Amino acid sequence: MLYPGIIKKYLDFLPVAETSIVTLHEGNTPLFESQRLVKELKLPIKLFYKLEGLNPTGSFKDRGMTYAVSKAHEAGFKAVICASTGNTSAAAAAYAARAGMQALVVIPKGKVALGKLAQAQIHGAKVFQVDGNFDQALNVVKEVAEHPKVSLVNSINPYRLMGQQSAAFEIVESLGDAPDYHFIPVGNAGNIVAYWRGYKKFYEIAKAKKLPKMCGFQAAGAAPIVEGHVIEHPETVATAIRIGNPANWKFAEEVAAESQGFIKAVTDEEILDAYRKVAQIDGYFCEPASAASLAGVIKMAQSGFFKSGDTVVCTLTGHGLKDPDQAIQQSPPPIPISADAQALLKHINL
Ligand code: AN7
Repeated sequence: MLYPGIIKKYLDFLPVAETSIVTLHEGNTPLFESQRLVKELKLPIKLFYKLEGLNPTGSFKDRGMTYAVSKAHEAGFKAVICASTGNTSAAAAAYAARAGMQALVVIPKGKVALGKLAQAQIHGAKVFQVDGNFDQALNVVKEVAEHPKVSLVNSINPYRLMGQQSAAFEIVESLGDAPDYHFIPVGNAGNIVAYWRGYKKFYEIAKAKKLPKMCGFQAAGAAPIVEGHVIEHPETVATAIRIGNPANWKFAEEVAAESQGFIKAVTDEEILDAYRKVAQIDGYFCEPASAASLAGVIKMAQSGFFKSGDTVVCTLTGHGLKDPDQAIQQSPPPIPISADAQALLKHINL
């Protein structure tokens, strides 16, 4: 049987007219257990990565976008609009194309990873670039979305978070229960809220016997929730989470409290260290923002936070190919050689 995408899989939770379903068969992403990294770093836990970079547009945004665009289609909107640090715009552009709708995307100047911009462009979105950051772009978009034919598909659209709950459903189905801890990067703080709601739903219908503690990580230069105030000029190498005034701020604080988890910060150095480690030790290439969750796991493990045998799921939110510039910057350059084997052999030491 063809895997139908998250809406048909979880139709009870995601009601919409069948004829309005707009899907790229997102979801059903692998839950992949860390092998070498947990051993090398002596982490006392069972660590699983939820590989959200393997969604059709390369990030978790597809889960929310399939439902937001389906509902917009059902309601008769002609266009969708979003502000984005990149991944939301890539997903909005792709799903709008699939639906035959126009996508309008507003991005901050100069700070959107190359792959994400390429996606929005090739899917035919109208791309606008504001001379400002994400938070300013979102303000523009909120106003334009008052137009009667335009539907806002940022995560303040409730359908986005409803779709994104499906990742928690899949994790419970894969593990047979919720994990002890769920680690996740935090930007606009929608995903942490979505996962928590998803875990709670599966707990309520007895598909899970426990609830995880939700542990979110912001980048230290863009950590408004941790610092307790809006950051006017957020800065981080993890451009996806370069957000100074998260749309779901209050909900995220409630989730941290209710789940007995927390929201903390990791530095760019910690993020980049985890980014290289997951690629070089466990063989999975994620984008820098995604590595904030793993950086958080490593940091908490090193401070003795976990009990031996704790189960930890870490969402790797986006694919590494989204941001090829960063991968190249973090790696030694290719070694120039003449075209013969001896020249190459001089460089290896096995
Ligand atoms: C790879 O695309 O906000 O805390 O405009 O792309 O739910 O916002 C992206 C966010 C984590 C943070 N990891 O999730 C956008 C945007 C990646 C991301 C986040 C984003 P939220």
